[in-house]
Amino acid sequence: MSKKALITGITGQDGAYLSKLLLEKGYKVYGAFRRTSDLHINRLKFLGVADDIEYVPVELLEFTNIHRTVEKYEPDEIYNLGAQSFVALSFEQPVFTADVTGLGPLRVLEAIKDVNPAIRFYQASSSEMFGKAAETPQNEKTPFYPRSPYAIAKLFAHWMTVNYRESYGLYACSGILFNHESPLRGVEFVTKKITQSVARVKLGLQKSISLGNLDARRDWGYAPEYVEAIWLMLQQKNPRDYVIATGETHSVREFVEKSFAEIGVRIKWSGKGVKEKGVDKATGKTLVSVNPKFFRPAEVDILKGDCSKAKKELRWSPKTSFGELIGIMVKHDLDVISKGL
Ligand code: NAP
Ligand code: F7E
Repeated sequence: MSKKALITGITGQDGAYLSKLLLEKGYKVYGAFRRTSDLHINRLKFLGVADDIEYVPVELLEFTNIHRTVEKYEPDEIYNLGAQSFVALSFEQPVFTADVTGLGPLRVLEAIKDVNPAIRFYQASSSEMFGKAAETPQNEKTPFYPRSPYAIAKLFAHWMTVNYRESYGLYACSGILFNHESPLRGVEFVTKKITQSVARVKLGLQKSISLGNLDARRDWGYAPEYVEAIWLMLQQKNPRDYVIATGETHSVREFVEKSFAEIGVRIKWSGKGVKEKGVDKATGKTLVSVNPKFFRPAEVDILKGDCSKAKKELRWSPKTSFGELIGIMVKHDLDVISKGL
């Protein structure tokens, strides 16, 4: 009999790639979405899986709804990807973020404990929990120092997952995933914002791009590979937490330079701080400027993950390079924008 998986956050980037992977593996997929005026399944449609999913309304703020859903569908595995996932917004909406991103997973864990403790549970933890990192690179033993309401909410959910595993013997694990991107990444995140803007500049639809901290460094991987690691974590003999990362770190500035290089433009930087500009070396036109409104009250300066444990125990390793990732994203954005999609 095919396995049944319930995925929260089905409409998000990872929800789409994970659904595709599980469907290919023969799973019955229940897609948990929060009710809005419009069920936005564009990512699932793009991957050609929208019609193969059974959609179930699940609000992470509502325990009774979660409990009844788990009772009704009795999935073998639950992947909790749903969250208020935008770090910048978490400073504006800290209470809401704590509730959805922090307490939401606890509600799911409670429902599992009540209904059927044999259900396997995955929690989408984040490299943001390392924050002002005590060491570089970061691994599963690196102390946490979260720097945003989002990261603090994720840390609460992370420890709850550990606690339910240790207290009640649940097969519950957290994947501490570093940033992972794709053509399906939300437009508010810096990578997609850059590649989409570069494509629009190339097509004459936009003159320049305005960014925040150009010197922040992240470990950026390719999302379709990361959902494989997520699935693998729930297929082991014992539940454990794993760092999933590329082991490389790059700045936002490098991301900008490489993205423009994809359309044949070389960027020259001048000025400092909020006065800094990136100009087209050939034409002198300003293509990048800095706007303080994109700075965060507290920043995570550098993240770089060490996924040795996942390599050894899950036999997972990243494949797509930083340059290839940017190539995939810019090419996709040029393609869809030029077709008016
Ligand atoms: P995403 O694209 O922002 O998707 C988040 C999903 O959560 C969306 O489907 C969203 O629904 C849903 N959601 C938000 N609030 C909800 C609520 N109250 N009840 C039910 N569902 C709700 O995020 P992602 O990039 O796919 O990431 C997946 C998960 O991994 C998230 O938990 C994120 O925090 C975590 N994570 C991501 C990364 C990364 O680099 N991508 C790294 C580490 C951890 P709507 O579509 O209706 O908004
Ligand atoms: O920012 C800097 C910004 O919003 C990356 C989420 O998936 O990954 C993601 O969180 C960096 C930060 O992602 C702009 O200050 C500069 O230092 O793309 P981001 P994030 O905050 O790293 C983690 C692992 C998650 O768990 C989260 O859910 O880029 N930056 N200028 C900018 N960022 C944005 N968004 N916009 C700018 O204009």
